[in-house]
Amino acid sequence: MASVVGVNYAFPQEEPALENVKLNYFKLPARAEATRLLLTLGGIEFENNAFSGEEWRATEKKRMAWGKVPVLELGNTQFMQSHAINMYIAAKIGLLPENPFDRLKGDTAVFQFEDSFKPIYATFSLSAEEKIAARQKLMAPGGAVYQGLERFCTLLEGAKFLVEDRLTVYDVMIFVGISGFVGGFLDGIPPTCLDVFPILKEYFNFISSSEGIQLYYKDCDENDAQRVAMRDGI
Ligand SMILES: N[C@@H](CCC(=O)N[C@@H](CS)C(=O)NCC(=O)O)C(=O)O
Repeated sequence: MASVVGVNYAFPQEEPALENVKLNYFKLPARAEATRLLLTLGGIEFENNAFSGEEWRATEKKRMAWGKVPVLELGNTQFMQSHAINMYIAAKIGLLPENPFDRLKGDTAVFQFEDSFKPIYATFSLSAEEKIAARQKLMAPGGAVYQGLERFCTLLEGAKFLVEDRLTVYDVMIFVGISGFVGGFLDGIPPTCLDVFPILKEYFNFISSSEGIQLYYKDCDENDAQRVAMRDGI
């Protein structure tokens, strides 16, 4: 049996039922939004434990076996790692492609997209002024993020969905990833930053228009620019 505090975590011997599901993460989309979407698309009831930074520091962090989130709780067992969680839920609800070649393509795209975003992490510790300059450089033609996104766009050419002819876990994850650029919460990165990548915008807007995605965001907070963009497109 897994411990929920401290370091004594062991995988459970038996797969827990997909019941009493609780997803723990900050209120923002980031690493939990794809799981929230997948659980909803799959009709799996879950408690969305979405907390503030203050609540995280005061109580929630202590409750997590690795001191990190997102954490999916199934009954009293915790599971970590957003990618693994997404793949598991997707498999359970039929949104994980069965063909290994489709998974090769999908995982490649997801990790390539994540690599494109990664240089931005290093800017978080900079001063306000340095941050803006560094991010503008990363996003300008020839910059590391620009180049990553440019390469990513070549994977989307001619495709509506990333793999197969239907929405899969990969579209959900990349849709959420793209939204991270347009929320306007990264100083130096304006919501218009993807205008230079029309293929990326077209793909994002196509996924946004899916029935399940529209349903999920229909009542979203109008002050939440990232989620509004996920609903209305960019
Ligand atoms: N590879 C992990 C990363 C987990 C992670 O670093 N989570 C961050 C938020 S995105 C966290 O818990 N930060 C709070 C802290 O370390 O106190 C995943 O994808 O789930």
